[in-house]
Amino acid sequence: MKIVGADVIVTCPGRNYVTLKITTEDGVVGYGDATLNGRELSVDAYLREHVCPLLIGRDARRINDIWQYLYRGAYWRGGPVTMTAIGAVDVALWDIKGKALGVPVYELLGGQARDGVTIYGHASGADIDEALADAASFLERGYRAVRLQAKIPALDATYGIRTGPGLTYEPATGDRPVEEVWDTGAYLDFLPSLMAAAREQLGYGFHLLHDCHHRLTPIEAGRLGESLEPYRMFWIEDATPAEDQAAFRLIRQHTVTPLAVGEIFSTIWDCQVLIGERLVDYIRTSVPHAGGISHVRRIFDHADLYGVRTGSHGAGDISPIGIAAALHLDLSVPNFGIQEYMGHLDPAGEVFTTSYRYEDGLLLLGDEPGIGVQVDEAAAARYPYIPRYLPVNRLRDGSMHDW
Ligand code: GCO
Ligand code: MG
Repeated sequence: MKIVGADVIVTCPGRNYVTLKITTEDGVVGYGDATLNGRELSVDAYLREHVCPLLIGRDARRINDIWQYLYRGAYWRGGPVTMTAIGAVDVALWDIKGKALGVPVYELLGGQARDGVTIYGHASGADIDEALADAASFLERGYRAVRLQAKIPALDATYGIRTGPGLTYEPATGDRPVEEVWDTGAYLDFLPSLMAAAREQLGYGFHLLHDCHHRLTPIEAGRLGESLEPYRMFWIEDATPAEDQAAFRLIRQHTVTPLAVGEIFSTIWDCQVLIGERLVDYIRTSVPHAGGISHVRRIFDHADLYGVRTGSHGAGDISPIGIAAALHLDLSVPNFGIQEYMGHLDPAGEVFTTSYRYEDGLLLLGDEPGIGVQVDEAAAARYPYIPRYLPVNRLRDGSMHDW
């Protein structure tokens, strides 16, 4: 089953997505998500220049060998660009294997361990009332878990807040990032009042989550976690810059609020200390950004050994292919925790047709062979790439601050 084609599709139906398309000599086509938010064209170039030519002529059935060839065979290994490219190859090959054998990928992973995948939605608002109304609308639609973010009153802008109607928040267009002001003190003072209001008005009958976006020091994170303990959070996410795994030892000493991290990790080694020392409760590595189904499955197995559950990244910058790939893994692993699901803006649905669907707080996968996402290339061509950047943060004195 030789690979005869490997092409990259870059499109912007609502936001930028990069898709790898692999074709075999028998005419089977597999798709993988190669989107890396704000760095889309780097992965596009890495694939086109360094990966696609090496795939031609290889046996598409040998997913493990191709993965090792691309990872171990590279002197400059690891990092988000490389691992997103490898992830796209891996998912496209699983898609091909499923289609060739006529079964959904989760069947190849051992079959379903649950009926559906519990997701959390993104509620946000310009103030507490607006955020709670948004959260209530998720609960009315059957969601059992909601991430809650609101604008910090003392700041002009706060990342992670939807600015208009629809399901997602978008990075600004333009040739350079918007610069926002960050104030940790204002954030730490405000957040408990948001969560207190959420529990007072909406009760304790749903999972409440929050994303800190890597802005705190370990001791600040400990203080935040402790201050939120009465509101029984499902997790606080990305409390500190993720590359400092040992920082979580300090956070753990100060709070029993569960911790989640890992959406920016690329490999199992990025989570080795965190998992091995049980420093987090949920590992958020995502299929597209950490080497695909093959590698993230290994991370999840490693996590299971230490009682750490999964909680994969599923923001709108992960394409429907990446979300679908995550769902196959979520459905099959023993230690599934929760799956983030932000949804996709129109007109993404013109380009990507998915077999997964929402029902009563869950995403359900059908029995379509492979990953279960179709790509309309003519529709993709109607939406050319638009440069977009995530914002950056400065303190009030002008210092750059962490993501
Ligand atoms: C999340 C993420 C997003 C990221 C975005 C970056 O938890 O959904 O933190 O808010 O900022 O996916 O590409
Ligand atoms: Mg996050």
